[in-house]
Amino acid sequence: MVKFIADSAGDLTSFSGVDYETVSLVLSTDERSFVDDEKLDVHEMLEYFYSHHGRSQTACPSTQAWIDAFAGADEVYAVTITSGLSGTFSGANVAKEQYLEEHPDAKICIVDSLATGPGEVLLLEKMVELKKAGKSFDFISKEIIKYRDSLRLFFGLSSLHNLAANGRVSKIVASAIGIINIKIIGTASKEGVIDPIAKCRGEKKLIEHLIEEIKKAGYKGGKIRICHVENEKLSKAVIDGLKKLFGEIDLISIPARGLCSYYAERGGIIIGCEC
Ligand code: X90
Repeated sequence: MVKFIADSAGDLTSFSGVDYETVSLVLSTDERSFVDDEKLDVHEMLEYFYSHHGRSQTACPSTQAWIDAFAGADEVYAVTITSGLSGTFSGANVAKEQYLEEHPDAKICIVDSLATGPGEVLLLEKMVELKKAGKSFDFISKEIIKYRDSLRLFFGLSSLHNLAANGRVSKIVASAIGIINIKIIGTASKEGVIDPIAKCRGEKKLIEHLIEEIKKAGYKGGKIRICHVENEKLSKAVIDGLKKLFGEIDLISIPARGLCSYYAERGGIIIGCEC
């Protein structure tokens, strides 16, 4: 059996037409923990975190969770959140080694997205497309790295609180944000860490700036995937702006699941594009 897998930072709960599984990250405080699976009520989770004043943190999936997802497969294509910010990729590789000891003939390709959310979606779609086109495991394993390196990820956030509190951006970068109506625009660096680009005031400026950055990155009308945190309106405005410039685009926008919602925070948007 062939299986496609993404961790829950990939923001998908299903993937039509293929055997697809997600492996959940976990979010917690001293009092509660949330498994980022399809049963998670993201809105309720966000309400809880915003009313909770103590520490909160996240954890990558266990080795066993990956092994359970591999179960039954002899060919696996998996994608993880960036290794620059999470131990998920390295955990998945530990699971791969263990699984291969018991299933020496299995083939497992795990791609480090060097991104999150929509970057993972694009990678998964590409692996499904290549497999459906009859390409070999070795071909797909190489091709997907080239494809990954052609993708870009941008984001617009209203708060960096959870990223800074968990050491994923420097406190210096974060300190300017959190002021009412100030937004931050950034991108995923080549190494898969957060690279802040600019600050701006208000959602209108944010939309203009995001579109400008996407243009500057050399975007010419390729596929775009968007994940937003309870901000359909912003996502729609970005989509309208892009369509005005580039015409019809293969574009899908989905609500973020737990992990990306926690870090991108309410109102946040993450955009992955083929450049
Ligand atoms: O292992 C773990 O506990 C998970 C840690 C994840 C940390 C960062 C997640 C960021 C999600 C923020 C905007 C997009 C930035 C992407 C840069 C590569 C969303």
